[in-house]
This record gives sequence, C-alpha cells and structure tokens, in this order.
Amino acid sequence: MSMDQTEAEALNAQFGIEDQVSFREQSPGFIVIDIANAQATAALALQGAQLLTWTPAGQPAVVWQSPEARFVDGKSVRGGVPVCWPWFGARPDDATLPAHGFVRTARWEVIRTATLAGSGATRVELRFLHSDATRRMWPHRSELELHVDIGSTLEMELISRNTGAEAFTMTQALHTYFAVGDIRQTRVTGLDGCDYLDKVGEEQRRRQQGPVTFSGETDRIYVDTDADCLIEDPHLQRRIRVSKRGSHSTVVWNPWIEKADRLGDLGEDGYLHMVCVESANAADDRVTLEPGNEYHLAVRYSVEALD
Ligand code: TA6
Repeated sequence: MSMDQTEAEALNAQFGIEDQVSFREQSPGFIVIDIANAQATAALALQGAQLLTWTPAGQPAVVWQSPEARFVDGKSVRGGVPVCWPWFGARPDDATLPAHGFVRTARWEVIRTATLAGSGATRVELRFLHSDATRRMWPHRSELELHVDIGSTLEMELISRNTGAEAFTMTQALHTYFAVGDIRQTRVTGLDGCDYLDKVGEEQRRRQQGPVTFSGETDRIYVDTDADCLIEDPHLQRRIRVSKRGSHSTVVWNPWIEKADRLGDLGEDGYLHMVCVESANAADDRVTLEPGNEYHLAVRYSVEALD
C-alpha cells in the first residue's frame, strides 16, 4: 500500500475485478468487499471473513443481516455467516475466552479473487492472520482459510491446517443466518429422528419428531447428522437447501423475543425474519488434526421453489 493510498484503494488495485469485486470502508478501518455478478450480489467483511449478505438474482436476500447490525472492530456483525473457530460456543476449559472462538472478530487477508470459468461465479479466498493475542488463546501452529464462491448458489469451504508438531482438537461452525418471511410459519426438515442437545434451560438430550417448528427460543445441537436441511418458507414461497460436507452436527437457533431483546442488535421483530442453521463440528463431533493434516468443512446453499 503506497503512502497516499487508502487500504481500500490498495485492495482494489490488487484484488478488485471491474464490475464484479470492489473494496470499501464500511466504517473506519472496517473493510467490506462488494461482489456482483449476473447470478447474485453479496457483501463480505474482512473482519472474520464474514459473509454479510447473499442475494441470488430474482430472490429476496437468502443470507440475513440484521437491520441493526453494527460494524465495529472486534465485534461480530449480527447476521451473515460468522466463522466459529477453533471452538464452538463457550470454551470448555475457560469461559473467560470469547464465545465461538476468536477468528470471527479478527482480521483476515485476501489471498485471491477470481471469476470462475463456466459458472461465472465469483470466488474470494481469505486467510486468517494470527496475532500475539490469538496465539495466547490458541498456541497451536495452524492455518485457516475460507474459500467463498458467490453465484446462483453459495459455496463456502473452511480449511484448517495443522502446521505444528503436535495434534490439536477443535470444534467449529459456519454460523449462518438465513432470511425467512416469518419464523412462526417456517419449518426445517431433514432432522427427523435425530438426537439433539437442547440448550434452552437445563441442557437435555432429546429426539426430533418430524420437522423443526418455532414457537419460542430454540437452541439445539443436532448430533450424528450429515443430512441436508431444508428451510421451508411459505411466506417467501421458497425452500433453502443447506448441504454440507465434513460436518456431523447441525445447530438450529432462533433467539425469540426475550433473548433477541437482550442481544439488542436484531432490530424490531428481527427474530421473526431469521433462522440459524449452522453446519458444525460441535459437541462430541470434535475434530482432532494430526501434524501436517488439514480438515475441510464445506457448505452449499441453494434456493428451490416451494411446491
Ligand atoms: O449457535 C447458537 C448460539 O450458540 C446461541 O446460543 C447464541 O449464543 C448464538 O449462538 C449467538 O451467539 P453470539 O455470540 O453471536 O451472540
């Protein structure tokens, strides 16, 4: 970056793609990448490599961003796809550490941007930048990359590498907020018969009967499931398919009224218009990575008509 260039200008010079990929400062120091192609538009924050929105052509937004989202350094933006790594939820051995790990509130760097031949989708590849602060929380030598393909479908791949001499164990999730017309009419199918950890109140293990429906705070880790989930939305007359690879647990979350008020950044009735379906390695679905090995957690989101 030359002395007289802003960071966004330097990034545009190095990674911008005319009419497709551009960088801007959403707020002081908070860089956002705007992506537009014939199939979709999207926005992605450098902080946390957090996809903020994804809107396929001809559709309302599929990935939800809170109308009260705040763009401040060190605070995860409410909505989009927060990357939870190298632990999901509270750190089991130290609750003073940030929930959902530390990469979602730290700076990543762009490795590459490209237009994919054939599909015409836009690819953005990013790498997490460790710091002294993060090494104090996670002393293991490791690399983390996120590859995002934005088109008529959204594909994301989170790649963890153990570059050290000892194995480490992690949990993780792509904590995706999906936009729905009305959570009270929304159903999530694909989890029938699965056991789940019900995190609302005293943790209980239960079994899912039929579709997941919503009439209150819902916070569940479904275990031993590789299945696609379908978010059925009669209000928006669509079905969102959540496909995943490398994940054997799925988290379903809606804060409902009281928790949404406590969180304070979902906006008026925001809880009615979102549901999190998170492809995870959570609970007992931990990942132990041996030295020199890597692990891929991948998702693919698509929209279908609700017949
Ligand atoms: O994935 C569900 C969950 O663990 C909920 O318990 C709730 O805490 C949610 O994540 C959001 O967490 P955040 O730290 O982003 O407010």
